[in-house]
Amino acid sequence: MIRAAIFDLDGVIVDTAKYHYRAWRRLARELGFEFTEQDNERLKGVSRGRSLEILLEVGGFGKEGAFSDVQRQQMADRKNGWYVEYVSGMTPAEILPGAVEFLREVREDGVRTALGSASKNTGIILDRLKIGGLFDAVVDGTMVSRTKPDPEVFLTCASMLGGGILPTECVVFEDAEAGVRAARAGGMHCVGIGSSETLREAELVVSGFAGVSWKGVKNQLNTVR
Ligand code: B16
Ligand code: MG
Repeated sequence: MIRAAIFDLDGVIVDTAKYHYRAWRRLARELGFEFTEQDNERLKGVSRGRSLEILLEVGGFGKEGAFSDVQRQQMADRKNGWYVEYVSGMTPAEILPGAVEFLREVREDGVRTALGSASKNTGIILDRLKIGGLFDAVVDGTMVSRTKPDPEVFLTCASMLGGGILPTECVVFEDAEAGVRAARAGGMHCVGIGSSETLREAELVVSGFAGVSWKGVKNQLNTVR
């Protein structure tokens, strides 16, 4: 039986990837190189620090010692400043189609809901979208020490929901490969949001929540189990 549904934020509830991309590209341009949308795919679900490492590798600054730790921290802070500026202008209209309806259906079915995101900006985004009340627990990048594909964020969600919910009683909704792997590593069910080509380890993949019902998802999870 599924007792908890855990949702990733970026790419599942809202498309913040475009704002992350805009801010990382701005940093790359300052450093004198182009960071493409395709390069940006590698940053989805990945922590801020690791994202910077990947960006610097793409720009040919991958070698140890290319920048000091202090310089790297300053770059990450600059990127985050721009990102926060962009997301501060967001409105509930940017919630991905069908997400709110889906969350409501899950809750009406007596299933607990949690948000499990790698982002340290989760609080600002939830405030802007005005959907904090749809989650019984929120775990973000400020509360865990190990990032996806480690399952820590999702296991913390399950324990914060209380009631002794087991990982096998949770389903995670994720758009990133690292997130799908985290869910599976934690022994949870996982529904991929995106394409089945990239999210191979998910039990079920849907392109988004539009037209998707919780009842339908639940039935399909029962058949693949
Ligand atoms: P921040 P999620 C992740 O959020 C994003 O997918 C990823 O691109 C980003 O680098 C990461 O959060 C950290 O975000 O810089 O705001 O702390 O998909 O786990 O909700
Ligand atoms: Mg995501």
